[in-house]
Amino acid sequence: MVLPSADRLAELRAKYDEADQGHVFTYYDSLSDDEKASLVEQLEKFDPKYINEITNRALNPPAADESKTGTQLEPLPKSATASILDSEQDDIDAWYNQGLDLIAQNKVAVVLMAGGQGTRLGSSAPKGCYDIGLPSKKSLFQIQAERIRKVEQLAAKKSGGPAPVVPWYVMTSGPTRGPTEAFFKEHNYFGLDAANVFVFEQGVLPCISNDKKILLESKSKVAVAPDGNGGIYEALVVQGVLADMRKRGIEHIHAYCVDNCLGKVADPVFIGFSASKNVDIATKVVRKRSANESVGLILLKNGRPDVVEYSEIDEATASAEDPAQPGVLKFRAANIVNHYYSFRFLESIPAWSKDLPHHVARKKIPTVDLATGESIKPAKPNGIKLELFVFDVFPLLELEKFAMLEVKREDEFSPLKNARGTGEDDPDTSKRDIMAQGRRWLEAAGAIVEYESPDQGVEVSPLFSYVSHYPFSSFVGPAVARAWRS
Ligand code: UD2
Repeated sequence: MVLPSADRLAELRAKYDEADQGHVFTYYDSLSDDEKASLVEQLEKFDPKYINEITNRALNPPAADESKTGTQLEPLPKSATASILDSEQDDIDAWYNQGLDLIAQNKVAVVLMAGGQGTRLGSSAPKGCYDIGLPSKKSLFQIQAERIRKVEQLAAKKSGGPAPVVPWYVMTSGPTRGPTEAFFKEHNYFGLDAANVFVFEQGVLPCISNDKKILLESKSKVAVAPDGNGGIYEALVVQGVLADMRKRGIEHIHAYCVDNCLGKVADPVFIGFSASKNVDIATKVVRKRSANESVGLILLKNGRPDVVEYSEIDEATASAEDPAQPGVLKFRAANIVNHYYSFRFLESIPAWSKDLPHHVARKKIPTVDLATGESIKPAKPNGIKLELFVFDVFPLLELEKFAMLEVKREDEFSPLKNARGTGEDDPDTSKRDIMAQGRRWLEAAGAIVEYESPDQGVEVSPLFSYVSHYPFSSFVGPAVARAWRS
C-alpha cells in the first residue's frame, strides 16, 4: 500500500473535521504505513457530510404531511391487485405462456438479493450456501440455479427455438461476496454457464454511535455494514449490472430474496402477469399469518403504493381488522421480497436512488474506546446501522404502474430466518415445506405416495419439475413414490 501524501491526507482530514468527524484520525499517527494507507483508502470512499445528512434524516424522518391529507393507510385497491387464489386458470395460463415467450426471447433476467448477513440464523456462511436438510443436500443457491435451468428448458420447449439465457445477477455484500463466489465456483455454477452468472457487490455505510459519530471498529478501520437490500439500486448502476442487461436486451427483471426455498425464480406467471399489465413494478404477496408476523405490509399510503416494515409498524395498524370481514386482518398483504421491475424503470435509478430514505437499526457494534484505545464488545446497542429498503421505491410510482399478485403461501413462501429448533421460519420448516410441495405435485399427477406419517414428503428436483399447475403428468405420469424419511 502507498503511504498517502501530506496534501492528500490534509485534504481528507479537513473534510472530516468540517463534518465534525475528525475523531476517525485519533490513532492515525500510531498506525503502521500499511494501516495508514488502508484507513485513508476506506475514508476516501465516504462523504462525511452526506453521512451526517442521512443520519439526521434517518433519526428525524420528515413527519408525514399531516396538515393536508394526514397519513392515510388503506389496503391496495382491487384495481391494483390480482390473486392466483381466485384467478381464472385461463388467465394464469396466458400469463405463464407470455412469460415463457419473453424468456425464450432472452428478455428476462433475475437479480438475487444475497447480501444479508443472516445473523438470526446463526450461520456465518452466506444464507444461499445453507443446506436445509433435503435428501439431496442441495443448498438454497443450487435449488435456485436449477429453477433457472428448468425455466430456460421450458421456454425452449415451448418456442421450439434454441435454449434462451436467463442471466442471474447475484448481489452480495462485503462479508458475503468472497464465500458466495467460492461456493459458486466449487459447484461449477450448478450447471449454469458462468458467463451468465454475474456476482456483484452492494455498498457499505459506516456504523454510527448514539451521538452521531462514525464508529471505529479498530484504530485503523471504520466500522461498516451493508447498506441494506435497498442498496441494490445504486449497485445495479455502479457495478455495471444495468449496462450488462442493456447489452443483452433485457426488458423484464425478477428480483427475489435468497432465503425463500419456495421462491419461483423467473416465474413465467409473474413475468407474464406484470408484462401484460405493462407495470414498472409488481410484487408478490402472501396472506399475513398473524398480526405480529415479521413481514412488511403492502398498502396504499397517501394514494401511493408503499410498504410498512414489520420493525416500524404500530400495533393498531398491524392488528386492525377488515370491517367487511371480522376476524380477518385489514392489512394482510405480506411482502415477501419478490419483485418484478421493468427495465425502463431501472433505467431511471440515477434520478432518485440518492433520495431513498435510510432506516435505523439499533445494534451492538464492536468498536474501540477513543480515550484508551481499548476494544469494546458492547453488551447493549451502542449505535445504529443505516439501511436502505428495497421496497422504498414503491411510492415513486403512480398506482397504475404498480401491481400486486397474491400467491399461495404453501407454494411460494417459506423463509429461512431462524436457527434450527425455533419451530418457525427455520431449516426444518423450509425442508418440510419443500417436501410437502413435492408430495402434493406427485399426488396431483395421480401418484400414490406411501408414507408412514402425514408430515413426510417427497423431494422433487427443480430440474424435474418447475411448477405443478402445468400438469405434472406431462413430465412423469402417475407414479408411485415412497416418501423419503423426513
Ligand atoms: C424482509 C423484508 C420484509 C419481509 C421479510 C420476509 C425488506 C427490507 N424487508 O425482512 O418486508 O418481506 O423479508 O422474509 O426487504 N439483503 C441484502 N442486503 C442487505 C440486507 C438484506 O441483499 O444489506 C437481502 C437478504 O440477503 C435477503 C433479503 O434482502 O435476501 C431480505 O433480507 P432480510 O432477510 O434481512 O430481511 P427481513 O427478513 O428482515
